[in-house]
Amino acid sequence: TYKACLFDLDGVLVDTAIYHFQAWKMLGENFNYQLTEEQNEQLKGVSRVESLNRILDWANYSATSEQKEAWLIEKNENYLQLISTMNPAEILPGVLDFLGQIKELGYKIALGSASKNSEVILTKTGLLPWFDLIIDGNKVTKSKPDPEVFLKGAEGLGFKPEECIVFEDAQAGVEAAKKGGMKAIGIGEADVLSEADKVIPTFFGVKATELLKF
Ligand code: B16
Ligand code: MG
Repeated sequence: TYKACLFDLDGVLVDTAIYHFQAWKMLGENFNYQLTEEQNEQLKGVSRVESLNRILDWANYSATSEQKEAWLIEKNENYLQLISTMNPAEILPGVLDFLGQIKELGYKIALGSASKNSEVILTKTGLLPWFDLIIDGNKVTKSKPDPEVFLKGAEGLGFKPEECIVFEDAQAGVEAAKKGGMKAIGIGEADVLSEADKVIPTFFGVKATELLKF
């Protein structure tokens, strides 16, 4: 039986991808590069440093490690500025209702995000009190598709991976959950998240007792 639900943040609970996109576009001005929306899609679930490496690759720009360090800071400053006005209205449709249902059913709830800014986002949106445990980019050394973030979540809550269900919008995140030995529920399109055990478009109208039946 399943005891815990582990949630990715960006793309599952809130849509911060729009802010990451803006912040990376602003940064790209430094090396005259215009990031496309399609490329931004490929950065979902990918860590900050790995995202910069990919963008510099696309731009065919070779930067020194000092330059990269400075740009990582600059990008995050842009991003923090953009998310500073986030509010509860930005929680994705159906999320609060779903969290209410699983809490009522007795599931433990943890975050499993690549972001180092998760606490700011959870605080601004009012989501923080729902979580029994937060595992984010500050607590892991390996990024998804490595299962570390979810394994730490399971362990921190005191459960086995087989007792956990992961909610993810990114392919790399679904892969991480499966590698970790957990069930994975994809949020998005079934053809993109083909490795997931189940896929739903959004949490809107979802009945937890039905969805969490395996
Ligand atoms: P930060 P998730 C991920 O969040 C984002 O999808 C990804 O675009 C971002 O680069 C990454 O967090 C790191 O975020 O710069 O805030 O540390 O989907 O794993 O919740
Ligand atoms: Mg995500």
